[in-house]
Amino acid sequence: MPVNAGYDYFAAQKKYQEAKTLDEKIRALEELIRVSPGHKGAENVLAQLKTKLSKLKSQRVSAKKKSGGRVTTVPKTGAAQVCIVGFANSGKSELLKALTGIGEPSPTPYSTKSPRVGMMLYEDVQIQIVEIPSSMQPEFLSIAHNSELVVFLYDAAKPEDVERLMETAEREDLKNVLWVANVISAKKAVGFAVNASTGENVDELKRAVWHRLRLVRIYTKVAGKPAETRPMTLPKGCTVRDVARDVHKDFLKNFKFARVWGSAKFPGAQVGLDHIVKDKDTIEIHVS
Ligand SMILES: Nc1nc2c(ncn2[C@@H]2O[C@H](COP(=O)(O)OP(=O)(O)O)[C@@H](O)[C@H]2O)c(=O)[nH]1
Ligand SMILES: [Mg+2]
Repeated sequence: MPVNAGYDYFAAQKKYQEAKTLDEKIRALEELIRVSPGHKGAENVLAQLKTKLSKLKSQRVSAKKKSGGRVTTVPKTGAAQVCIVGFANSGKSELLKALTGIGEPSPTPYSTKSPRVGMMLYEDVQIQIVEIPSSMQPEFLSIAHNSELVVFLYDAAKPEDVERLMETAEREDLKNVLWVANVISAKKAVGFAVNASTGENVDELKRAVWHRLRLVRIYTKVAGKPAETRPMTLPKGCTVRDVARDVHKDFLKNFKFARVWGSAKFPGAQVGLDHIVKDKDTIEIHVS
């Protein structure tokens, strides 16, 4: 920890620790380097950070090379992006359809030629779901690298697929993954299973996705008015400071106190910037 590191440094450090994708990590590390104290005592730490940054950048270059320079990206919308990865006919399109209403399942293998995108509603949160083609070419796997969660889907009747899929997971070094068996012809499955065409366990999968994203919903409100009906989402463990900063940077600069319904000692209790917010909190920020 650099001597005399300021608040910005710790905030950037937290962002870096929470970054999941390569691009997010690079962005967070650049920010961390930018806000690092420039004095002598901090030189070593700064050098370490710079080495780490160049390593991550070369990882990104080699990922791009593997895909022949082509990288397909799906612009993120909603609270998070979740990528469905699996072999041909494992039921990815069927699952996309069950989760979002969009998707064209087909008995013909490799019929999904480009990424397919839908929006899943979990309670009042919109989560983007992307199906990538079964070919799993690097240019499509780049989507999995950039998403917050990967659902590895396999046909429960083909245990050999699980092994092959695990090899992919290991090779690609994907961190946040959820293994899901699709009960197509199998009678039963080991582990968490859905039936994408009948919808069995699909609601449980939605809940599992939400939990694995490790987010909290916050409803902001203005004094004397009802709270917003649409929540903002932030990483679990974040504080009133993060909420204030997300609403508007002036809210943080001119912050006086906040009233919190939910995680506070009593409904509407006053809290400071360091208060850790919880899922479904309502927050009223007071500024000077
Ligand atoms: N009975 C049954 N059929 C399924 C299920 N999931 C997919 N299928 C069928 O299996 C075929 C391949 O599904 P699809 O979603 O296109 O697989 P993808 O290649 O992984 O996208 C289609 O004919 C689907 O209707 C399931 O859970 N149960
Ligand atoms: Mg498909």
